[in-house]
Parts: sequence; C-alpha cells; structure tokens
Amino acid sequence: MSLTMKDLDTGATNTWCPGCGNFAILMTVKQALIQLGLNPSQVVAVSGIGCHGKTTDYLKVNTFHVIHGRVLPAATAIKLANHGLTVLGFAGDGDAFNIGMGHFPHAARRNVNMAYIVHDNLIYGLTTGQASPTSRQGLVTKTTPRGSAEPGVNPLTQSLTGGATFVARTFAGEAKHMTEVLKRAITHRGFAVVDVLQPCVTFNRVNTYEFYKQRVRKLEEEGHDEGDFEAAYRRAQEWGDVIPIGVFYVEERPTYEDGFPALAGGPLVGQPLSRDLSGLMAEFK
Ligand SMILES: Cc1ncc(C[n+]2csc(CCOP(=O)(O)OP(=O)(O)O)c2C)c(N)n1
Ligand code: SF4
Repeated sequence: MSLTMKDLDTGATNTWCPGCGNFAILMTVKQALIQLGLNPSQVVAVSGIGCHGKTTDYLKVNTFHVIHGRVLPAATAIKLANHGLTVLGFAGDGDAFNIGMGHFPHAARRNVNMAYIVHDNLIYGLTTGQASPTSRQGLVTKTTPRGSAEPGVNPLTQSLTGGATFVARTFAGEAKHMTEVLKRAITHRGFAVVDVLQPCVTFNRVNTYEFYKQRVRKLEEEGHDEGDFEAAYRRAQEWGDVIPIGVFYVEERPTYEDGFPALAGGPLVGQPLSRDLSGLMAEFK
C-alpha cells in the first residue's frame, strides 16, 4: 500500500504561528518522500533548536532533535553508522550559520551523503526576533534597533566555496517548486544544500511572502547550466529586484562514505562484530 500524507503525520499538536513558512516545508518534505516512494523506516530526520526544529516533532520518520547548531555532526555520524539510510538535516539560519557554522564547510568538503534543508527566515524565530547571520544589512530587529550593521551570510556562496555538490534555493510560497527541488536534493549522492526562503510572519516584516513573490525568478526558466560553477556563483550573489531560485550547481564526486573501506561490506550496523574486544573492555573494569 502506498504511503499517504497522514502516514507521515505524528499527531503532535502543531505550535507554529498561522501562516509560517515552515508549514509548507513540512508538507513538501512529506510530498517528496511519498513521491520518491521512500520507506519511512529507512529515513532519519535530524533537526536543531529553533522553530524549524519542531519539524522532527511533526514528521513520522526516525527522528533526532539535537542541541542548537549540531545537526551536521549528528547526521554525519548516523550516515556513517548506517549509510543505507536516507538522512535529512533540518536547520534554521541561526542554527546553520551561527553556532553550527563550524560544521558546515567540513560536511560540504567531505560530501556527506545527505540533504541539508535550511529554513532561512533571516531572523531568530524561536527566541522571538533577534538578528540572525542571514539577516540583511539594515534589518531592524530586537537586537538591531537601528538596523543590522552587518552584511548577511550568503548560504549559497558558502555552500559553493565549501564544496557542496548540490546547491539549491527554493521558496516556501512555491510548493511545487519546493517539492521538485527537495526530491532532487534527497536523491542526490552527496552533500545537498537547500536554502529555503521561509517567511517568518511574526518577526520578519520585511522578507514576507509578498517580498519574495515580487522577486523570485526560476533558474530553470532562464537557461541556467547547473554544471557551470562560475555561473552558479555569479547567480548566487544576486539579491535585489531579482532573487533566483532553483538548482544552482550539481557535481558528481565520491561521497564521504565512499572513502571508508570498512563500509564497503555494507552498513556498519549490519556487519558482525569480528574483533575481540575483551582486552579493551577489561581496561574499563
Ligand atoms: C547552545 C544554545 N545557544 C543558544 C540557544 C538559544 N536559541 C534557541 S533557538 C535560537 C536561534 C533560533 O533561530 P534559528 O536557528 O534561525 O531558528 P528559527 O527559530 O528561526 O527556526 C537560539 C539562539 C540554545 N537553545 N542553545
Ligand atoms: S516565530 Fe516565525 S518562524 Fe517561528 S513559528 Fe512563528 S512565524 Fe514561524
């Protein structure tokens, strides 16, 4: 029997604000899993702390809600322990690019085979509206009452220079686009980053659905070449009257797991424990 949206619903009470872009992310992730025909028992979702982090409360797959900023180390460990699993990481822009930033280029250069979905609302949501690393210069928030003095982190150029092999951006107001991008990210062999423009309707009154609707343009309708790194980098810097969405860059490269001979015989969890550990265990007695 094929999977339905209801099968992926945990039944937990949803506490996101009405209209939050997170609803669309949750819905399209479910749609992507259904359309890909994935078995939920073979999927693991890891989330950080923030409004985005509740995704793992609402999505009925194997889940791990980790501490703030640590989605990538946890997801990497899961992938190494059982690389047969489909691993999805859900992070906020604060989670991913402030406290979790140290992990990001390493996951990218290693090409950990997972999809990293950033709920990019350009603000801290859960802690009620402070500036985040992706807040654009001039954004007025609780912590920047005269406007943020700093240029924002660009998740796409960071992904490209870090070595991510799939780099995309989509918009929570474009459900079909988001589903298609997510499906490609989930099936990509390697580190796939999806920066989702996710309106926070409560605390970010600048980067709203209307703001994005007026600006987003689909790369796939503009003849963009996904294999052209320089074109991807150039388009990734556009943020003004035009904000490109779509798949910026794709590259095939061996994954992190490919580099471990111990994994060639199948996932670690399925391999018999062939070593005699009694000497080691004795040391802990
Ligand atoms: C180690 C640690 N530092 C700080 C916090 C406080 N904190 C919780 S969520 C958050 C940021 C939330 O913003 P973001 O990651 O963008 O997620 P959003 O809520 O917008 O989805 C912070 C700073 C924490 N929980 N743990
Ligand atoms: S505070 Fe913002 S990000 Fe958090 S649930 Fe509300 S609208 Fe969504």
